[in-house]
Amino acid sequence: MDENKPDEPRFPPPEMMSKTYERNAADGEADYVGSEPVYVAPVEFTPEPQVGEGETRIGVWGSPASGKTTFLGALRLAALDPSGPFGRWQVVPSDDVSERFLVETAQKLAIDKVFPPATQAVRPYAWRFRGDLSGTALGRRRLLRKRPSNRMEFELNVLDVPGGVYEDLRSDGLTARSVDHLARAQGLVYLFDPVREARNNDSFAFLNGTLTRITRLCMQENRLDGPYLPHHLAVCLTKFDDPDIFHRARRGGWTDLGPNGVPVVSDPAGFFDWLADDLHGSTMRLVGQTLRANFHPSRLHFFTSSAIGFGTLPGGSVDLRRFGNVNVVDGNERIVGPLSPYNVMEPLVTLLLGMRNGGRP
Ligand SMILES: Nc1nc2c(ncn2[C@@H]2O[C@H](COP(=O)(O)OP(=O)(O)OP(=O)(O)O)[C@@H](O)[C@H]2O)c(=O)[nH]1
Ligand SMILES: [Mg+2]
Repeated sequence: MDENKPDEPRFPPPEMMSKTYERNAADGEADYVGSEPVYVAPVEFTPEPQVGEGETRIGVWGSPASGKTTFLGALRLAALDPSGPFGRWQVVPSDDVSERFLVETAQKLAIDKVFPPATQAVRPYAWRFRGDLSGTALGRRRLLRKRPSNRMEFELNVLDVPGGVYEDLRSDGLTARSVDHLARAQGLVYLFDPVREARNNDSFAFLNGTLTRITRLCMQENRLDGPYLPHHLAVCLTKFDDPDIFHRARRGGWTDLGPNGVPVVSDPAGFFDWLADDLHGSTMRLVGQTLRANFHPSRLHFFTSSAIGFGTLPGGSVDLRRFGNVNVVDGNERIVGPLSPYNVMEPLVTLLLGMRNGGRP
C-alpha cells in the first residue's frame, strides 16, 4: 500500500516505525536491538478504514517468535489437506505482496525446510478464501433448496508485525497501528507459544497492555458487549509438535489418536488450563483467565496447533517415539519431514462460521 496517497490512512514517518529487533542466534529469541522499549507521547495516528463489503479483518496476535508468520505462510498449504475437516478451500492472493509472501514462505517451509525470518516491519496481506463445506460436519445439509449454500467466500486482511510491538506499555507508531488493526478486526487469532512460556514466563506481558488498549478503543466506539469485547477469538496453543509440549500433553492424558494416526486433543481448552498448572510459576494461568474474562464464551475457541505439524511416517501416521519435526544442526533449525499443518485452517474457519452465525447463543 502506498502510504503517501491522500486518501489512504497516514502512518507516522518511517523513522518512528524503524525500531527493529533481531532474533538472538544463540537461542532463537527475539530481542530489541539496542535499548529498552521507548515510552513516548501518544502518536498522532489515523486509523485504518472500515473493512469493505465481503471483507473480513482478522488480527493475528502473539508474542515475539510465537509463530505468527509461519502460521500465515502455512495457510495455503494447510488448505490443500484433502482430509481436513474444514472442507475444500482455495487461497488466492489479492495483490503482489500477498502473493509473494505465500509463495516464498511455502518454498522456505516445504522445499528449503527452514522457517521464515523474524518479521522486521509491518506487512499488510490480503487473501481471498473460497471454500466449500459440503460433506463436512461444518456444512449444512441442504434438504431444502432455500437453505444457505455451503460455499463461503471472504477476503482476509491481516497485518503481520514483529511480536515486540505488543509489549506492555510500548508506545510508538507501529504499536498504535497494530493495536488499531486488532481492535477493528472482527476476529482474532491469538497464538500462545508454550515453548517460550516454559522458558521465559512472560506471555502475559504481550497480552495485557495490548488487550487494555483494544478494550479502550472498543469502548470509545461503543462496541463493547457488556463486559466482553465484540471479537471472535481463536486461541491457538502453538508448536504442539514440540517434544516437550507434546510429552506433557501425553503425560496428562490429553491426547487421542485421530483417524489418520495423527494425535488429536479433543479438549484443547481443558488442556490449556492443565498446562497452565503444569508450567507452574508461569503467566499462562493469568493469560487464560484474562482471555476468558474478556471474550464471550460463545466467541472463544481453543486449539492446539502447529504450522509445520508432526514428523510423519510414510502414509501420514505419527510414530509416537519419533514425531519431532525440527532438527537443530550447527545452531540452525531445519524442518525434518514433509509439512503437515495441524489446526491451521480450523481456527480461521471456526472464526468465520462464528461471525457468519453471529456468535451469541
Ligand atoms: N516446533 C515448531 N516451531 C515453530 C513453529 N512455528 C514457528 N516455530 C518456531 O518459532 C520461530 C518463530 O516463528 P515465526 O513464525 O517467525 O514467529 P513470529 O511470531 O512471526 O515472530 P516475530 O515476527 O519475530 O514476532 C521459528 O523460527 C521456529 O523456531 C511450529 O509450528 N513448530
Ligand atoms: Mg513474524
